[in-house]
Amino acid sequence: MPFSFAHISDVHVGAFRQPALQKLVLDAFVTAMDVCIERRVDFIVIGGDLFDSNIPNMALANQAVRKMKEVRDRGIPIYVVYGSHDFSPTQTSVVDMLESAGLFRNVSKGVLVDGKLELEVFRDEKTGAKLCGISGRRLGIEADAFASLDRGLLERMTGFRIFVFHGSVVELAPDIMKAGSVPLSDFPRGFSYYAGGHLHDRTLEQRPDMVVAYPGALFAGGDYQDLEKSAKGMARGFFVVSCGDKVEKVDFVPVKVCDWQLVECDVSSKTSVQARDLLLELARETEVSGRVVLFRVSGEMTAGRTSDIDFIEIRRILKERGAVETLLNYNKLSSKEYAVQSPVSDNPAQIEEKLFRERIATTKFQQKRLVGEQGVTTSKAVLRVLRDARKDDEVKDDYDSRLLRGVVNALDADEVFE
Ligand SMILES: [Mn+2]
Repeated sequence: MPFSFAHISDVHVGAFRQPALQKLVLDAFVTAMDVCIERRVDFIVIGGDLFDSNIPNMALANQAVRKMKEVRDRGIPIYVVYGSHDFSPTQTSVVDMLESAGLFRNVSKGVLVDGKLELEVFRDEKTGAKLCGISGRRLGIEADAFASLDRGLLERMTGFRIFVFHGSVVELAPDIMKAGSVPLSDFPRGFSYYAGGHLHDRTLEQRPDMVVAYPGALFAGGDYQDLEKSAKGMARGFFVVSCGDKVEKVDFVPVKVCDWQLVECDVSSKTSVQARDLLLELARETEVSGRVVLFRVSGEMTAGRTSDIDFIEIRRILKERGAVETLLNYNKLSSKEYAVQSPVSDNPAQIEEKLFRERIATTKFQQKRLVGEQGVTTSKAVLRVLRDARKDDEVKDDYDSRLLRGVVNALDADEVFE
């Protein structure tokens, strides 16, 4: 009997600090769920990173849960695996809680038998499709799990089979994600469909013997790069897979929840005053109403300070003119007049100190602790805290708050935030 299922991944509910972006993440998910209902898919597979952390913002998670409940009540089962974001090695994840509540099924389960990982196989009642999988981990795929996988058992199975996984595979990953990737040869053979998550760019590999698919981020995974790709026209969405005995067709279903405006301005060869005027003019004249605006300024100015450019004012103007949200990026903006000389020492500590001294000289601060030699001391103290790597068993939230506490201490918060 022909059937169809939806394959979604990297939803990242709870991502972003900005409420407008948080809402767009949710809008994308709700839209995708509505399309699944409309198209009457038989079930939904989510390839991990449904949530942006193992304990996400509960108000946002609650809205996502309400929508999934509606989908379930209409008789559409949901199958998930953990992603690298919503898994925690030490804590219970919201994914576990929702599984306990019967909202969905985590299909990445298995037991070690004599050092071999035997995956549990789940059968979708209505279609008879079989699902099993391997979840993500903090650093991507569980390479160990693949290495110890009892593949023979899985390869002897018959019927329509879906292998759900979260992580990058060597053959399909972009270069920067190759580390920690698993080669396709480590996957169990003979599955009808390999439902991936983790790569945020949509990727579909249809080989005669293997269909490997990543729908990509449904909206964005909380970083500027995802947003920028969307702003440049990369369509976001998910797959609806039509099946008989095997995969007949993989349809991409776009999900568009906002319009974009990308402003890129190179201010090389301008003074900071000229650059400031140009950027204010851009802010006043670019079409931004109802759009998410990515505003990127780069280049080396001929004179003046980077702090001469009033980014707060630029943001204010864009908001007043109706931008849904503005993301400013000026990491690549510098000024020749205050350019950092190339380091002369080969001692990292000395180079750091020199760079701090030079940077501090070009920036305006009100707090005494951040100015001059005191500023150098404070900066070094903050850097020392930030250099501390996350411990193996430390969850992200604990790590974040430990760093935050350390930084606040180093800055002597009482004085700084007066
Ligand atoms: Mn992700």
